[in-house]
Amino acid sequence: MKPPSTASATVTRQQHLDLYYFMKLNRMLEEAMVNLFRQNKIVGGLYSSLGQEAVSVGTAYALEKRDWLAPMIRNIGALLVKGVRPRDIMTQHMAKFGSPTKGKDGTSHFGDLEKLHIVSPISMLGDLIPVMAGVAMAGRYLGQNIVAMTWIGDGGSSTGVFHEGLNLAAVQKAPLVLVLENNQWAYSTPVQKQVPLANLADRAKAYGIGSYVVDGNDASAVYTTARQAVARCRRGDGPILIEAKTMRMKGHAQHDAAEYVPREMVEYWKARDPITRYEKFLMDEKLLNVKAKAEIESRISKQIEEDREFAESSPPPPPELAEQGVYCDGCHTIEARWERSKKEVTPPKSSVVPVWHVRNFDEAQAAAALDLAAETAAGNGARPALDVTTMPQAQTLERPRTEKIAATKSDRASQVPSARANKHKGRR
Ligand SMILES: Cc1ncc(C[n+]2csc(CCOP(=O)(O)OP(=O)(O)O)c2C)c(N)n1
Ligand SMILES: [Mg+2]
Repeated sequence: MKPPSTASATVTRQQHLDLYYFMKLNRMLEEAMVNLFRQNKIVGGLYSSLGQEAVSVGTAYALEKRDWLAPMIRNIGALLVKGVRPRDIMTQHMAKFGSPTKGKDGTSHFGDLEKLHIVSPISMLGDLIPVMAGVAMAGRYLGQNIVAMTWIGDGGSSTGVFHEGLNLAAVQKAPLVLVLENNQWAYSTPVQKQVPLANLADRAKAYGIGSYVVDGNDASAVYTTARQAVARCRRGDGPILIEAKTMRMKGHAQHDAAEYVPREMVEYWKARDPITRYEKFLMDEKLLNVKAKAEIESRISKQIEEDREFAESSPPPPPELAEQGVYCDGCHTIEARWERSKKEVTPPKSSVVPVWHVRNFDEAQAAAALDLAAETAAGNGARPALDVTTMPQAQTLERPRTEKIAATKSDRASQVPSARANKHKGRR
């Protein structure tokens, strides 16, 4: 195993310690969030960047305050480096009122366009690339000399929009650093089964842009590579693709035990854990000692504990918030149309669990089931005939209460639970 890069001549002691601090913060925060998830306090999916901390931290650390980034699911480390507080990440995942999205999202879809220059993640893999190419171009038109950075997985690099976005950035010479986080897996697909290349960075050649391949588990190598890429972008060389080779040490998300990953592969990468390796390097170089390490750990623990307390005791959003900020942030007045009086359908008069109303959902579902039954009866379908009457219907949850009131058009609206069911946890 190679030791971490000894580019220490160009990395100051403080920078080394910052990189170490943010990687530890990244890991310890995610550990705290796993506990919250297991206590059922996290509303949406939770993705782990265990073993990939050096990629997020090392690349984002190369950016300046004026620069912009857009994280993907495993880039909590980049958010922390850019200045997002652990409490904001916790309240966001717990869908609390005080979270960056005021409780309207329970995963990582938040940004900060005003102060921190963070564009919210987009779940459709690859879509952030043209968006961030646009941010980079806008910065140039405004004379800001900024660099934009975003991340993509090995799987995401096979989407059409990856190629379209990179081509656009290349032809426009947009100052965009694209970090291709090759963690060997896209869900359960190993990288060799989806790309016939040893280095995904070779894709840069097709667009005539610069690229690097870096050991993604070596924080100072990642940082010095990203720093060089950022400098080249800033001086007008156009976009750069960095492939960071690393390993996804957990499943795709919390629900995935990743039994398809060979044990030897996990062991191989475990022995190259970026934090353990960096710690050893810092100690060998006398940049860190046991006492300083314990101090950093206790500072982080204290901060995470305070932020966890804060997040857990924060209130959920009030129901009225649902009608605000959906399409705009105050330029239009959007009012909910209550088909029944609000008092009647909210506590204490009613104990009904809040639900989304999907107009004509039940008719559509029943019609689809009838079609299927007819198709099966005609011998066209291989599936067994369905008994429409016993088909589980989402509206049975609330049906007794709904039937008591006078029939209006909206009563035909079926009701679907608003919270994501457990089986959806962790999927996107
Ligand atoms: C365009 C698109 N296709 C499929 C998905 C579903 N999906 C979400 S994450 C994921 C796997 C991504 O793998 P990779 O890009 O390697 O990132 P990693 O999870 O390894 O960080 C898939 C298939 C999606 N979000 N967007
Ligand atoms: Mg991957």
